[in-house]
Amino acid sequence: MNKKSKIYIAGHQGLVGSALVKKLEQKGYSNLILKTKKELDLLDSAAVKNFFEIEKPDYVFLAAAKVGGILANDAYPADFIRENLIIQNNIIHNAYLTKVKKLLFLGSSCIYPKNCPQPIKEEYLLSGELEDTNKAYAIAKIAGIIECQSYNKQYGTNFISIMPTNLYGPNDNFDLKTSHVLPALIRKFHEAKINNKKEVEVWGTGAAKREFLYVGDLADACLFLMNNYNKSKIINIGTGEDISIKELAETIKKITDFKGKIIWDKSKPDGTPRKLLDVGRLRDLGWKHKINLKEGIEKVYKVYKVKSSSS
Ligand code: GFB
Repeated sequence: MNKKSKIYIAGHQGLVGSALVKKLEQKGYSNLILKTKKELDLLDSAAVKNFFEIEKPDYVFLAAAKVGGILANDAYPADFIRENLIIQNNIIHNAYLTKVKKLLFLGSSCIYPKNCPQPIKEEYLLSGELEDTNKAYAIAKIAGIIECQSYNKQYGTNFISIMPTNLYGPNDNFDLKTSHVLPALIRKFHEAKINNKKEVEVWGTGAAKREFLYVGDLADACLFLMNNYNKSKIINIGTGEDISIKELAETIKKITDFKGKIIWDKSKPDGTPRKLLDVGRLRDLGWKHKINLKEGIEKVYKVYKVKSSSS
C-alpha cells in the first residue's frame, strides 16, 4: 500500500475497524473509505455491488462482522452464521469483480478445534470438533477463510486471512450480556467499586485460559501483513502468552481498586478450556506485539472511566 492508495475499512466503527482507521491515519494513509451501517448495509448484496463499482478500492480490510462473547454466541447462533456469511460473501465477491489489489480477512482464534494441542498451530484448523458455544460463528469464519483461499486459487486474487486471538481495546463492547470477558470484568469491577458493592460475580470456574492482544497491536499487525504477507495460508496473531480467567479477574480487581470478593457463577459456561496461539510464523516474519496485558487494561480502564462517567 502507498499513502494515496484507496483503502476501504469495512466495519470501521467496531473494535478492530476503529483501531485500523487510527493506525492508518497515524501512518499517513490519507485515502480511506469509511461507510457507516446506515450509509452501506453490508447485508444488502445490491448495495455492496454498487458501492464497489463506484468506489473501486485498491485495498480492503474486512473487519465487519457480527461478533460477541460466549453467551451472545450461544444464544443467537442463527444470527451469527447468517449475517457473517452474507457480509463476507458480499465483500469478497465484489472485491474480486472490481479487481481489488489485496483484501485482508479476519478469522478468530475461537474457530480452531476446542481440544487441539496448545499452542495452536495454523495447520490445526479443521482438525477436530468445534466449541459448541460458538460453532455457528466459527463455521461462518472458516467459510470466509476457505472463500479467500478459493478465490486466490481460481481467480488469482490476493486475499489473505489472519487469525487474531481474543482482542480488547478502548472502543470495545461493554454490554454485560453480549460482550467478551475483559470489557465485562472492567465494567463489573468498576461499577461494584463506585457503588460500594461487597462482591462481583464472574462467570464460569475461572479455570479457562485466554490470550489477550491489545487492539492497537492487532491493527499494527494488520498493516504489517497487508504490506508484507501474500500467501493464502492463514497466519496467527497473538502475544504467545495466556492467563486464567481467575488471574484476569484478580488483575482487573487490582487495577480498578475494588476491595470486595469475587464470586464464581458456575452455572455459566467456561467455553474452550484454552486457545493459546502459536505465533512462530508471525515472529519469523519479524512482527511482535508491544503492549502487555496490564498496560493494555490500564489504557482501556482510563478511557472507560471517562466514557462511563459522561454517559
Ligand atoms: O470472552 P468470552 O465471552 O469468550 O469468555 P470466549 C471467555 C471466558 O471468560 C469464558 C469467562 O470462560 C467465560 O466463562 N467469563 C467470566 C466471562 N466472566 C465473564 C463475563 O462477565 N463475561 C464474559 N463474556 N465471559 C469467544 C467466542 O469465546 O471468543 C467468540 O465466543 C469470539 O466467537 C471470541 O471469537 C474471540 O473467549 O470464550
